[in-house]
Amino acid sequence: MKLFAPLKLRDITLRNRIAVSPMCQYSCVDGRVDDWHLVHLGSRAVGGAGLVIAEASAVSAEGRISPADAGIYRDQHTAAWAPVTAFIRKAGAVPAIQLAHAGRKASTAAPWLGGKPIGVEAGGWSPLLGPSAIAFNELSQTPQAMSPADIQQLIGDFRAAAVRALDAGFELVELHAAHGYLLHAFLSPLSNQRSDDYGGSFDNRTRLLREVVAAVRAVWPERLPLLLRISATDWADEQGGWDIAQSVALARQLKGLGVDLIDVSSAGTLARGAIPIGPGFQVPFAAQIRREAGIATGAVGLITEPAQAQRIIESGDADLVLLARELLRDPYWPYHAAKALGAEITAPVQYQRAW
Ligand code: 536
Repeated sequence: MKLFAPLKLRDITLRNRIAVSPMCQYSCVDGRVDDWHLVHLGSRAVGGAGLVIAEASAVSAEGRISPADAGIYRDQHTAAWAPVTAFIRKAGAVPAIQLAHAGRKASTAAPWLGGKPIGVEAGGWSPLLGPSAIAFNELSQTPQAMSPADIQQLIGDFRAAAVRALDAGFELVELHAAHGYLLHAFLSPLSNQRSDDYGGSFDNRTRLLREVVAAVRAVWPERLPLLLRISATDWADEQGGWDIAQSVALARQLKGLGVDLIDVSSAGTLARGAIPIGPGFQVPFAAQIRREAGIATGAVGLITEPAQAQRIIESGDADLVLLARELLRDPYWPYHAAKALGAEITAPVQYQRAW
């Protein structure tokens, strides 16, 4: 299997194994995407990626990471996304969206405004929701431990967001259960100290995610793929954090619930941690989940070189590579990678004189 071989997920075929990883743009007003997102995502579809995953998009207003986050929690958001998905498809890529709820990590400033937690006086909001009343860090608001009614509301919000995503023209949905956001916060014993059916045992901590997956799968058409992003580890094994063994067990369960591919990231529960960041540092987790759970995986994290990406796919470590910052530097990375690897790919007809 090669980087430029198509990948079929249900009835959707990606033209290659290169995906634009979801990247927050912090550029919306009231959750509405605009021409920035059209040009940003459209450029990367024109640039040759097979899959373009739009940024973490909140399923409710309080689930946004920042006031400028993208949303899919109002019907007017559907109309804002529609030209974006139409253009991505026209450029030959598959339009996808990441559905998210930030949980206790909501209500922060955009990175270029400091990225710190903000209160109501600075345009943020309160209360934040979490599995337990444990703040992310010393600057964060302490979240409210979610009630059973809050949990039902959340499941309904994910379901309604998936329906809007379909109406907006997305052909693939990814659920965000990584980086310390709400669904991940339920998984990790460090953030989930509930004593009801949603906390304690592995089965209880994974229950909310299973219920969200089932609710989304019930409205998301059979013919369309569902992806899940997880943090394979909290990098806190000594403190009893979420770890790779639990991720493998979770992947086995979710495969049976209709998840087609696990997008394997890491970290986000702890504000500080010793993370051995380096080229492809999360790839071994994608490889282990693929091997031990028998499910397709995506590898993400410091993938920058064509030969590196090719090796990840060829060795069977993952089925898909997701690139983020490298695609900000070079939207045409897929073309440059094809040239470097000697693969044939077709440019948009409008650009063929240049190739
Ligand atoms: C990277 N980030 C991920 C974001 C937005 C902020 C930066 C996201 O998933 N929406 C990150 C990864 C892991 C831990 C912390 C930050």
